[in-house]
Amino acid sequence: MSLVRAPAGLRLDYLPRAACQAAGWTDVLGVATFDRAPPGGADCADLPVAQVHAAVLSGQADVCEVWRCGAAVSSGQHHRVRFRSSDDLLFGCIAVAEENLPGAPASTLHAATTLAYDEICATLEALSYPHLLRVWNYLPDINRDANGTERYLQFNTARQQALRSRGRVLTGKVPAASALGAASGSPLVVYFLAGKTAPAFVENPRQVSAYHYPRQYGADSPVFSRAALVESGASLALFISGTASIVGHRSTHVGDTAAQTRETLLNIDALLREANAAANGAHFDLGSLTGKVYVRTPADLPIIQGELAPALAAGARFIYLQADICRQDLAVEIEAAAIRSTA
Ligand code: 3EB
Repeated sequence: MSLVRAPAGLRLDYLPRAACQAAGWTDVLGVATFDRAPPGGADCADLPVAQVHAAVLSGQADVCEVWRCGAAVSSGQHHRVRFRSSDDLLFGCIAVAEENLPGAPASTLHAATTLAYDEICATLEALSYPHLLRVWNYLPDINRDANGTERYLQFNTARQQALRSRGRVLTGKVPAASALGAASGSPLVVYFLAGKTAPAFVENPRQVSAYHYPRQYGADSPVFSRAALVESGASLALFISGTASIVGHRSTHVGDTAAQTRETLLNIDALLREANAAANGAHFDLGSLTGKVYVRTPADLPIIQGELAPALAAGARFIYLQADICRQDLAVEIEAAAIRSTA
């Protein structure tokens, strides 16, 4: 087998585990898996693998989300954060079980979130990748009420407090993100991409910025941007946050999964337009997206696929996961990345 040099720049692929192992890539920044199996492969002992506990609803259960950079990487661990970095990008992941946290207050999720975000920020500072670009958060039992407060709201409070205490801004220049449910009893799993230089953040003109949501959605707003535009080497990447059927700040089409899917696509389309304007005529479109579709109720899968198939075009590559969505009235959420060569 001859070694073909990977093209410089970021790339994202969804591949079965065996295909990842066989490829023997040396430019992998990090991986996310969904089937709870150990990452495997002796040569990947230092590979950061975010083990998300969410059922894959179509295709192969052992699909891996693989982030590559087309350049040499170095690996390490800072506190509990496992990471790999290139010259300008850092991928990291952390898993925190809620059991046995020292000094856990009334909310064990609050304690786990504080620990995760504190260690992530410490890692970014220690390694000098100060800019959080994209964050994925998976919380077990996200919609469960604990001590009178929904766990997603406890997470929002803890995330905001941890970022504030690390001196980070809470509005405006905040990363793109997703926050989803994970299987009961699984740990809090957070993984992220960070960079040496500041990205451009993109908001959706159809939606109130999440960091300005009114208090009816929780005393402490979620800290995320709708999308982030990142230049790295010879590529321009657009990271679209978890996007759902929200217009203004309200959930729409409650009880109608097909209509929620269509509204979500309108939101993604609006973000693509904003991003193309911000990036001076970049041509991101629905056909160039790669990402994940989160489905609350597995029986809704054909409805959602039926809406997405004609809209997304042949080039788009998505995996479907069962996950609870942060608002109980939402049935579907879509996140995506689009990466263009600038060479
Ligand atoms: C929304 O638009 C849907 O709390 O980090 C999407 C993406 C959502 C990220 C987060 C929440 C988050 O408000 C929920």
